[in-house]
Amino acid sequence: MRIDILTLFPEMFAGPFSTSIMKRAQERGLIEINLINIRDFSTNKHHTVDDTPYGGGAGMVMGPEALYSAVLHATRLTGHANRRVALMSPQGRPFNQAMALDMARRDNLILVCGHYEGIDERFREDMVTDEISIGDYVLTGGELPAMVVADAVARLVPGVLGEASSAKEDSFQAGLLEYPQYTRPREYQGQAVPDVLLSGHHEEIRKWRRRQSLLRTLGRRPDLLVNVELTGEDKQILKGVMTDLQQLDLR
Ligand code: 4G4
Repeated sequence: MRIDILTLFPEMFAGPFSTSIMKRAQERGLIEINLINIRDFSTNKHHTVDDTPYGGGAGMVMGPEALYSAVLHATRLTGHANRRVALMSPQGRPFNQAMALDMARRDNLILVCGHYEGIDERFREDMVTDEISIGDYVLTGGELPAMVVADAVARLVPGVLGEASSAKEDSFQAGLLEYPQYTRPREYQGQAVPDVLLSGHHEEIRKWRRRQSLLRTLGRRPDLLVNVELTGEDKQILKGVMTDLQQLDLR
């Protein structure tokens, strides 16, 4: 998969993309990340890419021309088959794992990092296929969101994580939160590892973990449970939890 990132600050990406798994994925040719400086496509004297908003008001708006040319440049490099052009923006669709999975199946991804107070609407309408937000907060630019999206997508590309990890992927993608994990030592500051995990009973361990995942999701993210396909075993566990809750005297 190839990811082209359109940005005014390509140097911001050096750290995250030249470290650890993202570095190895590029070295192995599993993903290719190409940084394109939007400013290189400005045709005016001072190579500016922003201008004052029509209708007045504070702040500056990113003009359409340089952005448009930068996308055309990326298109010349990669073609546009099976491609997404995603604008990182606070007005975008909230990014989630399902969107990351969809993107990981594509050959080409263009991530556009906006700046200033916003982006000329005509660029959005003509070039952008997806507008994505990484959460309900405002940042100074789209670079950090682009790093988040690129990372979430890259780790889903086959081979980027080890084979062992990719099987594990299925468990998160089942839509539940992870169960608690433990490693050595057996006792740490007076807190022991749950006995079942030391028992060697694989079936008991599986059941305990599933129950922990369900309880955690119920407690922290009940909104996720609505979209999960529950097994018969899951329903039994949750019924048990409900019966326990009904025994509590909450008055
Ligand atoms: C587009 C329009 C994304 C991009 C306006 C980008 C938060 C997110 C930007 C802006 C961003 C997010 C400068 C307001 C860049 N902020 N939540 N800022 N602004 O994903």
